[in-house]
Amino acid sequence: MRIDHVGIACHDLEEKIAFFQRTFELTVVAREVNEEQGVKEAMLHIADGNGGGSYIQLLEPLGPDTPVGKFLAKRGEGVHHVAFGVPDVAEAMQVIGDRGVRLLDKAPRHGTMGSSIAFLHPKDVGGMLTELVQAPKH
Ligand code: V0V
Ligand code: CO
Repeated sequence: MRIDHVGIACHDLEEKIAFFQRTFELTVVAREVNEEQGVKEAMLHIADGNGGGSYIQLLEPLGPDTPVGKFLAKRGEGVHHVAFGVPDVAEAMQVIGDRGVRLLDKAPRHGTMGSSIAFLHPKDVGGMLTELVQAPKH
């Protein structure tokens, strides 16, 4: 397994992109609006590796009644989730679900850059909202 991305909740996506660019010299490789997840997001490249790259994902909510909108209201800006890269997200959901971790999705959903994603309940993973992500097949 590897870390695909760390998701960071923010109020102003453009302002945070500019901060990460000038401070860490990171490059934006994708921007997307994901209506289903209630976010406008950007992926900033960190490194390439076996099985896929690693990224910082900056997340601005599309509204207050979304996962990231509620998180910002409750906790303010900061780390929202950690995403593990897996070769097969449906298989990982089955295996991890069978180990007693609650799945927040019944089936994989559409994620950034053509990926397939699913979330695990933070209370079952030591307080960390966890995403499983499968890169698109080329
Ligand atoms: C909530 N909790 C968290 C948390 N959000 N703990 C750690 N990290 C987070 N991000 C805690 C919260 O403090 C509560 O604990 C408890 O979990 C239940 O939270 P809640 O406030 O009652 O419930 P909600 O309605 O805020 O829902 C929380 C969950 C929701 C995690 C169930 O946000 C969700 O379904 N998230 C999955 C989808 C998502 O996050 N999408 C946006 C990223 P206490 O206070 O009771 O102790 S989209 C993305 O990453 C994409 C598209 C991609 O990568 O491609
Ligand atoms: Co994510």
